[in-house]
Amino acid sequence: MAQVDAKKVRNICILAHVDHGKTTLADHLIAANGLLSRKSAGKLRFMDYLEEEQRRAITMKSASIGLSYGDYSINLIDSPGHMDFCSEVSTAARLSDGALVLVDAVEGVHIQTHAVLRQAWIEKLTPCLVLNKIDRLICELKLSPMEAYNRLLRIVHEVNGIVSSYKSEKYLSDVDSLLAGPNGEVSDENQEFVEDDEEDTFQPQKGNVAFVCALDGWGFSLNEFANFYASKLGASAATLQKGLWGPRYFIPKTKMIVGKKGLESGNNKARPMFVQFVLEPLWQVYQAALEPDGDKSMVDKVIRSFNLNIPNRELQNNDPKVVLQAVMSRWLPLADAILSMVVRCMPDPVSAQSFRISRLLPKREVLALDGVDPSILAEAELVRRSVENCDSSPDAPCVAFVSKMFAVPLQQIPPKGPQGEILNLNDLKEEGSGDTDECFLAFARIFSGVLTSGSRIFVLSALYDPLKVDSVQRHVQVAELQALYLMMGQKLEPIYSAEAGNIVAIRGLGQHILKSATLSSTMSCWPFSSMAFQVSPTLRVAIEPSDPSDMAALMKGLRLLNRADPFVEVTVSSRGEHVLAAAGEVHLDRCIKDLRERFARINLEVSPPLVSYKETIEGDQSNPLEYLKYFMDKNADFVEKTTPNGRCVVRVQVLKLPAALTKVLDDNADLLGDVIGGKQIVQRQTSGSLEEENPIEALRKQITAAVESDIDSVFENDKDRADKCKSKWAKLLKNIWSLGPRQIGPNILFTPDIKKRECDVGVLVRGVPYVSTRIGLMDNSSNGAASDTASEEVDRELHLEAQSLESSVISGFQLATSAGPLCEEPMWGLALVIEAFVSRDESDTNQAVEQHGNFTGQVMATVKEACRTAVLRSKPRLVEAMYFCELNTPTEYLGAMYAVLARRRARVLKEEMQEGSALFTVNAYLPVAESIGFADELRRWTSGAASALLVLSHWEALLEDPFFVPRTEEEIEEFGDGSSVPQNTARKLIDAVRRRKGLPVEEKVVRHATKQRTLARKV
Ligand SMILES: Nc1nc2c(ncn2[C@@H]2O[C@H](COP(=O)(O)OP(=O)(O)OP(=O)(O)O)[C@@H](O)[C@H]2O)c(=O)[nH]1
Ligand SMILES: [Mg+2]
Repeated sequence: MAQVDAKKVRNICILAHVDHGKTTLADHLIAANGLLSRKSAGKLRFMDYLEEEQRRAITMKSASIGLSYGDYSINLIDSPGHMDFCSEVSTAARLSDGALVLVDAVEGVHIQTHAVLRQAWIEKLTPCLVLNKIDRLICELKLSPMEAYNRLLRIVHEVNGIVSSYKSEKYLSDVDSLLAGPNGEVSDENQEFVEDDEEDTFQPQKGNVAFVCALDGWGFSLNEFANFYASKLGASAATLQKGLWGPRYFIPKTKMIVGKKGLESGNNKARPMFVQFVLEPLWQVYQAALEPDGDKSMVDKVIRSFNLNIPNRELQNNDPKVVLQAVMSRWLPLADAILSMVVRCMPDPVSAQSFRISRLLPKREVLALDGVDPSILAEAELVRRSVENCDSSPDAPCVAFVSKMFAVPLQQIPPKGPQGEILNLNDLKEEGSGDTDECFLAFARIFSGVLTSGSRIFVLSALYDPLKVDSVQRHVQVAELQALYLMMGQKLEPIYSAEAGNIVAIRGLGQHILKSATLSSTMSCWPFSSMAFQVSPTLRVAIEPSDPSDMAALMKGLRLLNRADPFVEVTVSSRGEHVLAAAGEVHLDRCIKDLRERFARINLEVSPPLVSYKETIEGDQSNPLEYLKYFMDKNADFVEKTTPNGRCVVRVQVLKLPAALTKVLDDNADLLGDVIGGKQIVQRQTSGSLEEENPIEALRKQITAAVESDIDSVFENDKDRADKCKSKWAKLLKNIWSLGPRQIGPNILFTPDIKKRECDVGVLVRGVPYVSTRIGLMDNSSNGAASDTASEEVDRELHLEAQSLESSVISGFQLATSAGPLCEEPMWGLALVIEAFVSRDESDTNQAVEQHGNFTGQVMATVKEACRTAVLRSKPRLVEAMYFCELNTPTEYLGAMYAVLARRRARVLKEEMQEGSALFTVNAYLPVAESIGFADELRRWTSGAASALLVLSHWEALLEDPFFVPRTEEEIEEFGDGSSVPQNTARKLIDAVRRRKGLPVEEKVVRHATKQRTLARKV
């Protein structure tokens, strides 16, 4: 690569909600570089080079292209806006320093706008706002310039509100903030907020907001207009620029810019300068050009005043749209407006990396220094510093980050090297990749040093720890970089080397990297922090070859697909099925197509989606004291089971956890895994200005806060009771023995209360508050309190045996929580108290010894059974995953859309008319199980006019009792005697899962859950 001054490089990405015009904008930037003809710009969608992207007219992957602007070189990454491909936004953002955030001026802020702003914020990108499709305000909505101004003002304000909520650490989820609506509704009268809000991220008067029409190829930021009017009005460009946004008015008499107060009273006609000097001329040109009776002289005036050089051929075109585009794209060329804003407002790699370092390579504080080689630590610090400085000297350590791997058909790999040397196509194939025609490339950015093709480099996975010698083998590999390419959309240009601050594609890492990795020339380097993904893949299907003998081809295909797609997940289920998890239907379709046509090339059978459920109990959510029942009530209800050998009696109680606590446990599963697994949690510096906080402490606070908020909401008016309840809960939280399933799930196993139970049936297996201790919910004083109160007489051996059975109780709990009684789906939000009493072995000792190995197994199985029965007796409920769904539809299809929603059990949350247009936005929750084919049905019923976007939102229990049978007289009157009750939804879902899993499906409804009578039938 030619040597370029790093100060003259910009790495940027385009982010937006689906269809807001990213790829169209990219076309114009590419055309300005001569890589695309002016005429096809905006139509070709150059960056959507995959066949499937062109067919569906949406972008599905992020792709990069190198552009130049003056002496600047700009790496531009176009990203998809569709929710299914949001992982590609993460991979694009990681490699960029700046983000152009597009918003459609008519559609306004949408859910994915929130998501991309958050992504830019997390990755510490410098954003600029681009308000696109201004033409729609003129031609479609037919707004007056003043109305259009108010609309633009509102969008800028709303976007600023979103960013400021991230800044002030109000970590609302995207869904929460969307439902909350725009921060502080603005009335048209009151726009004074623009005045002095220095904190706003996006300020047109500062030049980081552009107003564009990507379709017609024009755009501007206020700089362009300020420069133009400066000479005309005899004011400095800087002053004008400040005046061109907000309630600022120009008084021609005095040649003064005044605020609202400075206007003479009675002057109601004054328009803000933005309206008068910017929008009105635009509107005039549009009207002149497009309306049959338009004043054509206006077009000539613009051509003359701006000295535009337009070929007659274009001016005389019969299509007024062509004339308009010819004039506008020369008057306010889009690429100039955008690229000058990029160069002006976005940082070069050197300043960007020093700002982004805390996110990319958080400072590690090594707490335990013994056994650590100080020289490694010092070198790792040196490496970090050279990333911080974006040191591009050849002797600086070379560090790069691969944000994704992508597959390219072999024939697209340039057959020549950087110097034009011919390569042997067979050499292009990687070892071990077999007979595929695919080549895997890494999408990477160099953060320090120089990357040279042919060199060897260490590939570090996210778990790599340079200080641990034993981890070395597993998380680091050595790879040879076979070739480097500059990406020009689909085209690859071989280069010999690339310096820090550049984005490249690398060949030769296919066998070493699955999805992402850090590359380093030294092993003394921490891996980069992992990227944040907005959702996880949730739509799962089982796949098998149509012809069983193609199994090997399928396995190979899945392996390739897994590598080629940053987001797909390929697993083998416990029943041996190959399960593919994708982000949504469109994503899944593409994966299957790729698998069929590229990676496996066989016929496939795809199962209906495997939807995940969870199981819980009804519980009494209005009463937080309920959870304390066990500890307060000696006679509380329990389920009792005895091991087959009669030596262990197990009693189980189940209670429901407060919803907020369940959520905290769910959200922090990773951290809990680390804490409970005994991993040393290094204190990490969180993003930028935020204070450093110990993650365990933060978790502890969240747990207490969750419980307390629940109590407060119940005892709103009774502070005494609330306090009492809180202190009881605080005690309870000191008794967490284990979490399940898999030690981290949202179910708590509490240690039994020793004082409460008399040892009437044997010695109690007590357990230890292991989790409470790890999270630090125990203070040391209480640690000892639980210790010995047992009477001396009970024989010690039995005590030891009880102690040795603790792990069996935990295993039983883990098994039970991983597969509930309804349909063997994991339990969710439950608290279990398990008391296992061991009694003396009365039988022949020899036999007992023989049986002993077996005894632990018996306890485990009995604990599991008792837990499951306890759940079954406590009004079990099915829990399903819900999508948050944002729908847009023209008014005339509102009815049809609601009909589709109703058929699919959706719950409408909010309905809003888009101001100034006939478009409705509706927010709803939609069960994941009902989402299959939803988009298609919606399209069919609304003739394609309505669109929907789905984001995974939360888990929600179905209120229905799956075992409902009419019992009271009224019920019997309504539903009959039970023989003919139509199955309710919960029951149908449960049976479907049971059938799929090959579990017996109960033909007869359980009459009394306690004495369940089942006529099992294998299906
Ligand atoms: N009226 C109008 N339409 C536009 C404008 N810019 C883009 N479009 C249209 O909007 C549609 C979507 O454009 P794309 O560029 O594919 O949008 P995108 O943001 O890349 O979409 P995804 O990549 O799928 O998220 C196309 O039909 C464009 O022609 C504009 O300024 N005005
Ligand atoms: Mg696109």
